[in-house]
Amino acid sequence: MNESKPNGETATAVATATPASEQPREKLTKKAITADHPTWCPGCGDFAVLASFYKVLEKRNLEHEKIVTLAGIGCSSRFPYFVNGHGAHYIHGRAVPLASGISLARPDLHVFLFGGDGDGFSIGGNHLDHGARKNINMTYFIMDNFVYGLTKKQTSPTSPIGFKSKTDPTGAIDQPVNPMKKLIAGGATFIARTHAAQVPHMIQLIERAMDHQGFSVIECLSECVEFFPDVFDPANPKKGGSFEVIQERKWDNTPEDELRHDVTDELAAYKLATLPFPGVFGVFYETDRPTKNALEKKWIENTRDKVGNASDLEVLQKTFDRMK
Ligand SMILES: Cc1ncc(C[n+]2csc(CCOP(=O)(O)OP(=O)(O)O)c2C)c(N)n1
Ligand code: SF4
Ligand SMILES: [Mg+2]
Repeated sequence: MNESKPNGETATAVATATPASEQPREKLTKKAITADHPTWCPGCGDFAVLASFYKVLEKRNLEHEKIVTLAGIGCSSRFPYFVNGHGAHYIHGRAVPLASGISLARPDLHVFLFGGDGDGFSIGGNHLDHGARKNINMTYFIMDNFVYGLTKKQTSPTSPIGFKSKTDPTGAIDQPVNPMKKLIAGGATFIARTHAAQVPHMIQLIERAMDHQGFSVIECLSECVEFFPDVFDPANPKKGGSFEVIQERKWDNTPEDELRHDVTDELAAYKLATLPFPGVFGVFYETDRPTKNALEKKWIENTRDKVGNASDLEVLQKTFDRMK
């Protein structure tokens, strides 16, 4: 539409309109981020994880198009189906490499990865270690139910010795993985543990994990009511257990602070990880180490300087030319 200006010039309404990027954004609501109705069994712990994740997205009001949810395969890995945003339900155990590529190529996105104990510690155990040591920026939430749920009750890497399943009809005999020890040894830079019955604790940890720059992982005890019911009751006060939260150091120079946990102390974190089941909950370890995202960015900038600010295409062409 053309409008007459006082001096007789005409201007188009389009030219004077506020660009879309500067217009106030609509608040991100639960409705906007909810996709399909979850297909988990009634009572599955994963429902509470999804509800907590929705709460965090709503509270932090992230830009909707900047949220990516990824997963491997498993009941827990169905997560991205239920989030209205960019995402993928990927290959079993291979979600860390997919998330790594997305995080490195698009550092502006919030990369959230979801999965189970089988997906993360068994078939994907090797990828987990490499994502951790490279400190690739993402938040990985592992719903640990001590069993393969989707495939209907096989022994998982975290199943306790004696657990009877389709693969161990007389009881599991192998030493289970200790997720905290594995993550500390792997080099993850934010490592925490929670329980699906503790929603405020879960929310708090998801927020801390997503604010952390680097490979942040939360292991969440999330009950499979179908194939391993009641296993996490010892950590659930509503079922007679106790949920013991790690008291972190406040650095307030008080004698009682000496007894609190220093999250930057790797050995202290390892000691907490050796406590018998159900152990303790909260942040075990947190450290500030350059991410691969930051290191790679620097390396790309230096390389670009060396080649006289060439475009991506020119750099690629030069690389191909060298191969001739
Ligand atoms: C390469 C490959 N191997 C095996 C499977 C079969 N499979 C699908 S999910 C799964 C285990 C899922 O367990 P977990 O990650 O603990 O998730 P849960 O279902 O317990 O949430 C297995 C073995 C597969 N889909 N792909
Ligand atoms: S089988 Fe277990 S893990 Fe899978 S949806 Fe049902 S309760 Fe949840
Ligand atoms: Mg599982």
